[in-house]
Amino acid sequence: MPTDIRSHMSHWGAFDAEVQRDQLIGVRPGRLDPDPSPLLQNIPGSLHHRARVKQPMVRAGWLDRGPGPTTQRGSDPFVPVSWTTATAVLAAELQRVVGVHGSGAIYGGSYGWASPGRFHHAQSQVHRFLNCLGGYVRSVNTYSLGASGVILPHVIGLARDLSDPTTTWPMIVEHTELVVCFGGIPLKNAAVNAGGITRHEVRRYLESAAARGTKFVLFSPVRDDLPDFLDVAWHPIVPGTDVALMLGLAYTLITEDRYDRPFLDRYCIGFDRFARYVLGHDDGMPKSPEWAAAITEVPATAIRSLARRMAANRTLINVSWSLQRADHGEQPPWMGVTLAAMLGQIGLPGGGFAYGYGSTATIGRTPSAFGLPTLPQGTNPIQAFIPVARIVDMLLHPGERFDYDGQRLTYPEIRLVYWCGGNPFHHHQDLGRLRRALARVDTIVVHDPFWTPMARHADIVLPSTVTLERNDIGCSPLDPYLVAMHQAIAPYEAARNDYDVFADLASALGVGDAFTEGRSELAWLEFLYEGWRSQMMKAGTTIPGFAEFWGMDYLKLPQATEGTAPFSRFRADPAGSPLKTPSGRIEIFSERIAAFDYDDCPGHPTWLEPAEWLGSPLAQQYPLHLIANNPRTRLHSQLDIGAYSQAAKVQGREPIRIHPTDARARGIADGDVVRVFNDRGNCLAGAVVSEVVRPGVVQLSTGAWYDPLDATDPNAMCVHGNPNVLTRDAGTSRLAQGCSGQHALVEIRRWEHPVPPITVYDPPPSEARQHVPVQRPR
Ligand code: PGD
Repeated sequence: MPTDIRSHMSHWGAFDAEVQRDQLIGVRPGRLDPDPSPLLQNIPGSLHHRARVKQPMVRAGWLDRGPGPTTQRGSDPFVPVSWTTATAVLAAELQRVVGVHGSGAIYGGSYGWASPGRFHHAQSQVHRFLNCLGGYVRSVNTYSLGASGVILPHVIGLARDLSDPTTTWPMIVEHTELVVCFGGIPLKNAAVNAGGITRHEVRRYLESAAARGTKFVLFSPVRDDLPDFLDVAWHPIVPGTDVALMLGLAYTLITEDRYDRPFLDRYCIGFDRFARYVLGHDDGMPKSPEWAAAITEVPATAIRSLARRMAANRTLINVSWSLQRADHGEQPPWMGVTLAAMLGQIGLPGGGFAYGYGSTATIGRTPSAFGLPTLPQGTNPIQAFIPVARIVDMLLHPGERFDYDGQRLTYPEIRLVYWCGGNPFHHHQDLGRLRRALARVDTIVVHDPFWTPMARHADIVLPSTVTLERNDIGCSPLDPYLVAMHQAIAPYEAARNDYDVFADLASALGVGDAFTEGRSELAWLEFLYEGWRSQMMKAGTTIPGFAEFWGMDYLKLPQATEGTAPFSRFRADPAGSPLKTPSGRIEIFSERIAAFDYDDCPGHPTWLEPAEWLGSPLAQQYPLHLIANNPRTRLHSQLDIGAYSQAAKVQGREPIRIHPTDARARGIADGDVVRVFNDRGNCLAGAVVSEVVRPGVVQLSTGAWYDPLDATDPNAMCVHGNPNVLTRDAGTSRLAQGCSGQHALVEIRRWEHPVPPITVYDPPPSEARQHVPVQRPR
């Protein structure tokens, strides 16, 4: 039997799909990849899993009683309908909402990673469609970089997506003597990249740096945030206290006169006000190593000697993205920049401030020299927006005012929520609160290939194809290849491309031509590719035409020249190459932020106690600090049904790692099912007793599909282990209003009852109807 090999791309790596008789029989890592991700193992068994949505579905209560607020979402049965019916029903509902309430009543923020591919990119598709209809309330920023995406532009003038050039890995290998990691460089996160990756290189670079003698210091409650083949000094810091630790380092640098005064004078503003704070001149509290040790549980001697080493070596300070996904998440990256400025190494190769190395696969890569083929999204005339993680506040508090980055904004009143390519039951916090918020709107529409918890809480569910069922162009800004993603198999059951679904809806609503511009899928790929190619050609780079590219699988892109260290031009000429900050310099004190007058984000980096940490009064009741971080065995909640994700489950539950001391104190053994709880919610999980986490800390990754014991109860126990039933839904501060879901205080008990079955991978109950009334759009 001949096997067809189709090149393809996933967020966790390029791969070859092996296909026989329209069936995927295997997945091989891409031939360019030196360190392929095991997440590829999740693909084969998932494509025809029973968790796929077979055909369009409409919630029975929505059909019977019409659109409107209801607590039935998530428990009502669904009615299968044809595409013709689904399109007519949804088009009529969109027309009603826009006609009665206006386009500003549609929330199309629709956050989520969806799948790679420049054309079928789900968010671009839904935004383009909604723009054709008159716009939508959008979201700004991301769950990944909510706090840093706002603070760092103020402080060092980085772009909001923080995509500016960084110190490249070869520079680190060549020059860096000491890497001080706040949050680590976890290989599990370095396996993934939004849009895909052809070559996983972080492991190789870390190995090379170690071979050259680079030393690593890790501040994290979790040991495997740095791989163990490195020479690592691990400090199991109290979670959420990194800023206090960094202040202890700053204090040592100041009091021992080991900081770079000329650098601070020439390139920064506001150091003296910050130094007064560090020395305790105003609040009577010197931020000494002893002070820091009492908060962080890292010994004062270790803090002092590290400060000396940092000043004496070419030092790179790496702050991981996870640190800012927490209460006051603006502070760690700001303090990291400040510490690097004090060492005076910003702008030198291999030194200074590094952001998010290991948080995704491509940080530290040389960017490609040109943009990428991109689907135009059109123009959104609706002005209203929210910071992405404030969705529940918006739904629960329409008309209320809130602060964001110096602005006073108002939450709009939303009637229809349109989701395409994301799973809020994965990415949002306090899921009981999310469910109460979702009960407030008239209609929820979800496009997804799978019966995710978000799909189960929708009124209209439209089955999407997965990438192997369609053609696309795979690439991402920091990866040097364009991949021809060839369709490998036919769509599952009645699944359709989001594009085709939107095209039909647009046509029913009279804007079909505006949406499709008369192009088919392949015509769009050629159009996007050729538009991009002509720009490259104008700039003098020869690129093959579409037909040739489509036949060649991988196209190598020209890279920007390796160049010099980031900030090196600024270092050479601060007046001629100023930063994009108000002062043109690094803002250790920000007059602009201070003028916002936010008590939760003052004018310079500050230790602000998180709402929940081991030092807070709540720890008396809930004495374990939960780290709800990104998972090792899948990307977010994607393909949780896959073999690699399933193999790590404990009695079918998501693994929770707990230190032997804490396990013993609770009579918990490795492999036990446990209940994890706090005042917000509770879930089951499977205990993994391990010294990888420090005492007092438990770690339960995100991404197990939310599986409530009682689907009618928003506060029901999740029997599977989704940590977001426990996390707190509050913005990082009034400045950024980012996601603060990384941390929560909890308690754990052994589960003494029969273990309930996992039901979330089964399709929800459905009931066939002879006749579904259809009100067609006028
Ligand atoms: P995914 O599981 O990737 O999670 O949250 P995000 O919503 O991105 O969801 C993507 C969905 O898109 C999946 O349901 C998938 O099936 C669907 N999909 C895939 N391809 C297609 C397609 O072609 N069309 C359509 N219509 N759908 C498709 C991620 C978010 O979670 C992120 S980025 C971060 S960094 C946050 N991290 C944390 C954290 O550290 N801690 C907590 N507690 N919470 C977090 N949430 C955030």
